[in-house]
Amino acid sequence: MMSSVTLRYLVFSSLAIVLMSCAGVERSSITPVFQIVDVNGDGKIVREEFSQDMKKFAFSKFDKDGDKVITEEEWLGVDHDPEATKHFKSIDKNQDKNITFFEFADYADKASNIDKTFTTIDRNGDGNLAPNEFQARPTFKIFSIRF
Ligand SMILES: [Ca+2]
Ligand SMILES: [Ca+2]
Ligand SMILES: [Ca+2]
Ligand SMILES: [Ca+2]
Repeated sequence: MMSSVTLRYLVFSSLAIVLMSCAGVERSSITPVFQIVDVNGDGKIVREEFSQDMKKFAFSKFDKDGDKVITEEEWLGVDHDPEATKHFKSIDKNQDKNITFFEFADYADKASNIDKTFTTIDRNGDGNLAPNEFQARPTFKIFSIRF
């Protein structure tokens, strides 16, 4: 079953494609994913927009049934490390056997590659990602997991 998050991305993507084909040549460097991540549509992606998108995207990969929480079973379906159960417990701060987006985001802020990746792809170092700097989502990494 498709999660609502995935579905929303799909809807946004198709919308972005339609918008792009109307906009013509000058916007041709703007990819559909750029328009998704650039939430306020100002033509640049700031660190906060980038970080939110990466976390939402990663969360949706774990949350297979799209009910907005990651169960231990869902976590273990993605994390095949021998330490996977430990990983799950360290993110599930309140120990209720569910990882909420809030818990996931809090952990990812500290332990994922999001922040470092932003700095790397912001080639001119102005704190914004322009369409030529961001054309596709970079790999997300947490523990030994990457996608
Ligand atoms: Ca923006
Ligand atoms: Ca779930
Ligand atoms: Ca929890
Ligand atoms: Ca930049």
